[in-house]
Amino acid sequence: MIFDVDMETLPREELEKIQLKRLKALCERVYNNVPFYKKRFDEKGLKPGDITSLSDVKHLPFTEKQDLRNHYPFGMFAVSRDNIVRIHSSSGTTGKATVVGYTKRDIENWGQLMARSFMAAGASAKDMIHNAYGYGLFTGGLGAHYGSEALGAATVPVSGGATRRQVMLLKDFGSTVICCTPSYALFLDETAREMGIDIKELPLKVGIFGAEPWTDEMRRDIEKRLGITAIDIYGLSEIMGPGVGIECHEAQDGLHLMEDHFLCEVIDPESGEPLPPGETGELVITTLTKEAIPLIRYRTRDLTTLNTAPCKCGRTLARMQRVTGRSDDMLIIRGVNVFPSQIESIIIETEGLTPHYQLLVERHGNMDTLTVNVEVNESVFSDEIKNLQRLESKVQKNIKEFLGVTAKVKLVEPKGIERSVGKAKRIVDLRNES
Ligand code: DLL
Repeated sequence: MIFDVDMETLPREELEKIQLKRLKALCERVYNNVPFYKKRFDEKGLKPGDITSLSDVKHLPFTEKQDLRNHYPFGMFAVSRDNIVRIHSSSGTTGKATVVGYTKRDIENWGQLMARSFMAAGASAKDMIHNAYGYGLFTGGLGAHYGSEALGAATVPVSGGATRRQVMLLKDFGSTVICCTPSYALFLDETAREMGIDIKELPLKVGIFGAEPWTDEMRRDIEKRLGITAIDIYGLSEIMGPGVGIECHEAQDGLHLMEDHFLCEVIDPESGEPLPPGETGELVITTLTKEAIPLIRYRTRDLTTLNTAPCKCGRTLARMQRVTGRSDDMLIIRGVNVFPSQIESIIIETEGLTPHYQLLVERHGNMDTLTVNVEVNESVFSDEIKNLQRLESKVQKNIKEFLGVTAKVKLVEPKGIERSVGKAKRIVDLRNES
C-alpha cells in the first residue's frame, strides 16, 4: 500500500514541475529571510529570479555543517522564534553541535513523510510499533513517534536502553514493527537469547533500521536472526531527521527519496560538479518545503548513487543506493582507501565471527595502521588456540585479498566489544591522541 498515492507515483515530469515551483519559492524565502544566504547569493551575483529550471540548482551555493556551527544556535533560522515549535540537535563528535528548528507545518510534514516511510516498509494502521530510537534531542525517537501516530499505528515509545525490559515488552505486547539502529537490533536479539526468548517466535515482522551505516550482508544476518524483514531508513537532523529516504518492502533495492520535499543531487566530492544517475558521489540535498531552517544544497558527506528507474512497488520517487559510508569515515591505510562497511561485509561472511566489531586506527611514525577487533562466537571461543590463530589469519588474508590493505586482526571473546543502544562506534581513531 502507498500512503500518499498522488505524490509518490507522480510521472517524473509532474514531480519536477512541483520541485521547480518549490525551489523558486525557496530561493525567494531564504534570500529575504536568512542573511547568510543573501550574502552567499550576492557574492555569486545571483538573484532568486535567476533560477528558472531545475538544472539551475547547480548555480546555487553549497551549505556545509560548518555553516550551521558558525551560526550556532539559531542564526540560520528563516522564521522568528514565535513560529518555532520544536528544536533538535545532533551532537557531532567534533566541534559544536548543530541545532535545527521546526515550525508547526514542518512537524506535520515530517509526520506525513514518516507515515509514508512506515507504509513503504510494509507497516499499516493495524500494526503496533515498538520505537527504540532515542527520544530527546536526537531526531530518531520523536521523528518515528509522530510518523507512527500519523499512520494510525499503536505506538510504543520505549526509547533506547533497558534492553531486557525491551525484550519483555516486545514479547508481552506482541509489537509487529520495531524501529532502532541495526546494531541495537543485534544487541536486542542477543539479550533475548540470554533470557531464553527467540525473537523469531514473536509476532515481530518488520524492522526499520537506520541512523548508522550497515551493509546488505548485515541486513541478511539480522533478517535471519530475528526472522523479520529488515528495512533501511535514512535521514539526517540538518535536513529533517529520519524519513528522507526509505526502502520499500516490495523491492528492498534502494531507498526511495521523498523528492517532493527534497531535491537530491549526487556530486563529485572533490570538484563539486553534479554527477549523473548511476555514478557514485556525495549526496547533496535542498529542502524544498522546510520553513524553520531551509537549507540549500546541503553537503551530507554521505556517499551514494541515484537511480531514477521505475520501481516494482509503483513509486516513481528516485532511489538512492544504501549509504555504506561517509566520506569522513574513509580510512587511508598506507595509501589504500577503506570503508568500515567493506570490513563488515568480510566479517559477516566469515563463519565463526559475530557481527560485533570495532576498528582501531593508530599512527606509528608516518604510517597509519588498522587493527580489526572482532568477536568470535561461543563455539569458536572454546576451540583450540591453533584454530583461533588459523581464523585470524584467514580474515587477515581476505581483507588483504579483497581490499588490498594489510590489517591486524584480533579475535575478541564473546561480549568483548562494547554494545551500544544507539549509533554503534565502529571506529576508534587514536591518530591524533599521541
Ligand atoms: O541519524 C536520523 C535518523 C534517525 C535516521 C533514525 C534514520 C533513523 P543524525 O544523527 O543527524 O540523524 O545523523 C545523520 O547518520 O548523515 C548518515 O551519515 C548516517 N545515517 C543515517 N541513516 C543512515 C542509514 C539521524 N540508513 C547521519 N544508512 C547521516 C547509513 C545513515 N547511514
